[in-house]
Formats: sequence, structure tokens, C-alpha cells
Amino acid sequence: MDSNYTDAKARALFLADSHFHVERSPAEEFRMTAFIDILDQYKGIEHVVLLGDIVDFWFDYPHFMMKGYEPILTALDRVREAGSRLHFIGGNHDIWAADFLHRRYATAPQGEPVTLELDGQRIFCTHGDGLLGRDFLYKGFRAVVRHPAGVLIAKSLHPELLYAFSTWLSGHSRHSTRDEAEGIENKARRWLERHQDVDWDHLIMGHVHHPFTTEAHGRRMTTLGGWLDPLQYAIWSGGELHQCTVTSTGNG
Ligand SMILES: [Mn+2]
Repeated sequence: MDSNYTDAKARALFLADSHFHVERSPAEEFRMTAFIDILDQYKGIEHVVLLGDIVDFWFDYPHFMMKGYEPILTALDRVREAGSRLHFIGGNHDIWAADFLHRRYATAPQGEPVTLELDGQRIFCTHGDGLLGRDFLYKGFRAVVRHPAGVLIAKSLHPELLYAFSTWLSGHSRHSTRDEAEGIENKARRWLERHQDVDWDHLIMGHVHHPFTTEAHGRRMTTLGGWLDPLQYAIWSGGELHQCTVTSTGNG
């Protein structure tokens, strides 16, 4: 784990699981400011990969827009203006943002997983919900948001009611505990051992809020720490992935 990693040779920035809300506490304002700082620090890098659950809830209304996420959206505008390719892989909380982000930033139309080719390696990027079986973040939210009927149900609700419902369903996002982290590591090791018939060299996922890398039969699997407490991200540089933590002294 590196602190405040900066590297002119960096090729990709990975961010996941910030779970931003439209109404933010002072602590969450600080997290959002730090998120924007890191986007600005790395703007112009080849790839910026948003690996899902960047916002805690999004619903794409035909004639209205959810208020509160503008600082992130304008930071992403700057990233693209600086020449970076932006990728959005939808998480179980923000997959409904995929169409909006596709139209604004040319990300994948349905927020589907993407494979990047970096330094001769195929990097498969996925949010990862459901991949390692039921986890402490699974709850009912994924089932509602990922299911086609979820959109129909959501459309039938008043926006404020839908927002209240989503807040209740999603609960409080937090970093994994030590016990949860151990469970995640064991599941990730077993999953990679069992899945060797794949067309990538390195799988990178979010969702579990715990930074970890395991290796088997020449392939790697990385779970990212997320942007909660602590604030963590990853950088692809020099042919490998570096997991990093923002220190309290700030970042850049
Ligand atoms: Mn998730």
C-alpha cells in the first residue's frame, strides 16, 4: 500500500465505492473534495476507471436531474477535456446512472464491465457485486437495482419517495471490518483458483471495500479499498497496479 502515490508514467486511475449522497455531512463533503482533488491531479492520464458505487443512488428521470452530484460531474468534464478516456462500470447502487454518463462522457452504454489492454496485459474491470457470493454489502439493494422490474417499480414512485426508499434500502456504507476482510480474501483466493478459463490477466473489482490482491496460475485478482474511511484508489504504472491511500495531510 503506497501513500499519496504520484507518478508521471501512470496510465490508469481506478476509483470505486465512494457512495456519495445528494445531501452530504461535513465528513462526506471532505471525501468529495478529496475525490475531486485526485481527479484533477490525474486528469490527462490515459484512462480514468470509475468502478461502480460512485454515488449511493441515481435515478435517470426523463425531464429532471437529481441535484447534488454536480461537483463530481464537472470534475469528470475536466478529466475528459484534459484528454483522458473515461470508463464507468455500474455498481449495484449506481447502475441506473449508466445511460446519463454514456451520453455525457461516452462511457459504456449500460455500464457493463470493460477490458483494458495495458502493457501487454488484459485488465478486466468489473464492479464485482455477487461475484464472491453473498457479502456484508449484498442486502436487498442489488436485487432491486439490477432487476429489469426495478426500473418499472422505481418509475411508478414519486421522486422524493423513491429517494427515501433508496436511502432506507442502502443503509450506511462503511469500510470492511477485520473479520469481513478475512472472509473476502478467502473467497477471492478460492474464486481465482477455480476460474482459470478466462480471457484476462488481471481482474480488478470494487464493491467489497477492502484492498487485496491474490495471484494464481499467473493471473491476478484485485479488490479495491473504496473511498470511505480510509480513502483508497489504485494506479496502473510500470506494468502493475499500485493500491494507494490518501493520507490526512492531503493529496498533492
Ligand atoms: Mn457495490
